[in-house]
Amino acid sequence: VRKKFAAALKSLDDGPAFAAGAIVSGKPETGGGELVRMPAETGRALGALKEADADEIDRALDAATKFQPEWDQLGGSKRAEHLRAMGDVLEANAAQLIALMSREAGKTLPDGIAEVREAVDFCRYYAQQAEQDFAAPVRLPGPTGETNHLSLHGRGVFCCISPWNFPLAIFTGQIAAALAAGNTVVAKPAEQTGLTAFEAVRLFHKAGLPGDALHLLPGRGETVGAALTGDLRVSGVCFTGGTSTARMINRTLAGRDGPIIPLIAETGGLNGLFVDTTALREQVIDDIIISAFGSAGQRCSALRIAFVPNATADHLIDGLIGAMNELALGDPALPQTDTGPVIDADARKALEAHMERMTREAKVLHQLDAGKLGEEGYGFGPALVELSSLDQISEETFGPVLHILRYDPDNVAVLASALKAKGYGLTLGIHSRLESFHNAVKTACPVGNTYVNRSMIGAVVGVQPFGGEGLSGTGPKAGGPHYLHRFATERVVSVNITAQGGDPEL
Ligand code: UN1
Repeated sequence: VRKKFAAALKSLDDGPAFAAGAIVSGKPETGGGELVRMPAETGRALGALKEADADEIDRALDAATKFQPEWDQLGGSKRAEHLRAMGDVLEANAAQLIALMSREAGKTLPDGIAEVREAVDFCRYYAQQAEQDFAAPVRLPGPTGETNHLSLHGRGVFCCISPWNFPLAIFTGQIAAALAAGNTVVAKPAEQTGLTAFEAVRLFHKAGLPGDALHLLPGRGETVGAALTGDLRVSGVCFTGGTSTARMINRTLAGRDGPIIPLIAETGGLNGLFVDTTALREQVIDDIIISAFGSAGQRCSALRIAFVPNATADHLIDGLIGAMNELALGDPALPQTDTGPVIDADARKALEAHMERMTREAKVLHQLDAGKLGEEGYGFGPALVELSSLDQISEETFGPVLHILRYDPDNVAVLASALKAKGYGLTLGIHSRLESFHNAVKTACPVGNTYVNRSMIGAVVGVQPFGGEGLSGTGPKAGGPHYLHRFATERVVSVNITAQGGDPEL
């Protein structure tokens, strides 16, 4: 991949500027629009992205509505073939997509590789689920004299709203799930990563996905997002992003004068790691660095607060600072880079404001200099902050800031409950060799994904279904066996067979 990546990057940089916009019924609508800047080098524009307008939104919704029954009747097995073709085309174009994400989203090379892998995995996993659960009606046990069959169907048009931090994996995962279940899709990618989404949709259509099954409507939440979620032609919403945006969508859906429709939301986290004195120091440090600073901390799964035992805290903090100093901050396109930029000016501003508050109210133990990346792009130095109380933080900080709190592991249940009481429930880390300690933490702070003696990020599709509870989301888990069902409606047909000569299956 590395060699191909270098070539793809070169052709992206030397080629004509990218022009992207809506894709309605398979037809790209480009021309004009806002310049898309690169987070690692803000002086350079990658291309231009034109926001979907009211007419494009209207035409997409009409076409998606009209085509949905046909897509549903195609059945799970045939739809699975389309999903597999989507996965294959992403795999075949991996290098180009990784190059694009490196430029548009500031993704490092390992993150880009993992991102394509995850997107492909979603396509293949949901294909398998579609074949298994959506292919044929299931006969239910019941009284003689009648047959009862349960079948799963798409709900209609699903609106998929995806985040910039996984511009390909989550974008594709939402769409693949909605399509697998028999829905047609209108997708609104994050405004920061519209070009990656545009490329992906063009590839999907090239791979044979009907143009009317999937429409791309790029733009802002206040405009395109609001228009879509408020439209009665939309029969379900799948959203990944901030908790406050999910609440806003919920209010919009509640205000619609029409059918009641589901919201599947995957939102933020205030994720903690509890360490005790039996934990292996080197492994703890390694896993903390990956979980807190990997992807520049821009994952909802990322570690935000590490609880370290009083007895070993100084030693652990020393090790952490040493390991932070080894992090290579820089151009995400360079293979040696560990940490790239944060996504945009607003993200960096929010992190800076948080650090100002921490300087006043807590204690900043260490922060790397963002150097050239900070001057040329939205570089932000990974930081280590010591809290004196859990009260000092109650919301997610989306970036490479790790908070640390000294504690007495004998009282772990009290602190773990206090963390749970903040309302989130996404990921949780435990580092200890004692099962009694694992159980105490898990019981006091139940969350969607608990990781013991390992890092807290990088859930694998089908192996570690991912998603949280409370302020962290609605469930069910993406990449898990129940996810597609939430995108579907169930229908039962009951037939009196005495009237037609007996049970056809006997
Ligand atoms: C997100 O950051 O929006 O396990 C969720 C992980 C990823 C997280 C994705 N699946 O790190």
